[in-house]
Amino acid sequence: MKLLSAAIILSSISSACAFAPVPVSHRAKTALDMGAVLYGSQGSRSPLVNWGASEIGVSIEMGDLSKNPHPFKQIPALTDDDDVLVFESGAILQYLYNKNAADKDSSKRSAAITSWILWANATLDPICFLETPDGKVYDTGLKNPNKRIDRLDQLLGEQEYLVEGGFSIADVAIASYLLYVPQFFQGIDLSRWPNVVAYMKRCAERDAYGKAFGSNVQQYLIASLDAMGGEKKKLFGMF
Ligand SMILES: N[C@@H](CCC(=O)N[C@@H](CS)C(=O)NCC(=O)O)C(=O)O
Repeated sequence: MKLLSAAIILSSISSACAFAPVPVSHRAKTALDMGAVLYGSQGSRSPLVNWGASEIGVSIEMGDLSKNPHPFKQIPALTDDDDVLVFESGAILQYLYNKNAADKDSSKRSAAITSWILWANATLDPICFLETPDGKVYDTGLKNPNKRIDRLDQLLGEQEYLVEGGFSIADVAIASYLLYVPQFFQGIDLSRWPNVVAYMKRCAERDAYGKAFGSNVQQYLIASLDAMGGEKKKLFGMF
């Protein structure tokens, strides 16, 4: 029943979005308060930025979408310190990481994080979302076998998170895209990649994910991933 009502909520999000901006209420910024401002909405790629910011402890506020400074009027876009503009979800995650967290990491870990963020935007996005030439998502490549996802599954059978040293903003970049798929393509079965499913569930269970995407989305995802067998898979199964 819970699952059904979440599915109804999600289907309305999905049709409202097809990754198109939808205005949301926001707290307006004043000229005296020039921190990071995110232009975005629920049901789009922008909550992944809220998730990433929350994981690294950065506070961001939502901006007025009618003033969205994105050069292509897409979302998300982020402004900071009055004169900084960043667009592309991966570039925004990288910016927040560089500014607030990268100095705590080794060069090796930072390089790996950057690689995964770029991989999410350049390679994973077009696998997860098949788009018409005018940018409408019409299907997902995850309905079919895929050698990149096979390799991702293999890697996630060897490690809990993508980068050595534990959860990072790289997981925000990758898991958020993966987790959009069961939201937009309800009933999809990803069980051919059990380690990916278990990884998606670990990421979806994080408090910061629920805060950014909403607890209804979080609960729906956890139930859907459980139904795919994600909870049964032993990560480093030796038995
Ligand atoms: N690669 C871009 C994609 C941005 C994008 O397609 N955003 C969608 C919302 S999720 C959008 O603004 N669609 C409306 C449009 O393209 O005009 C990113 O990761 O930021």
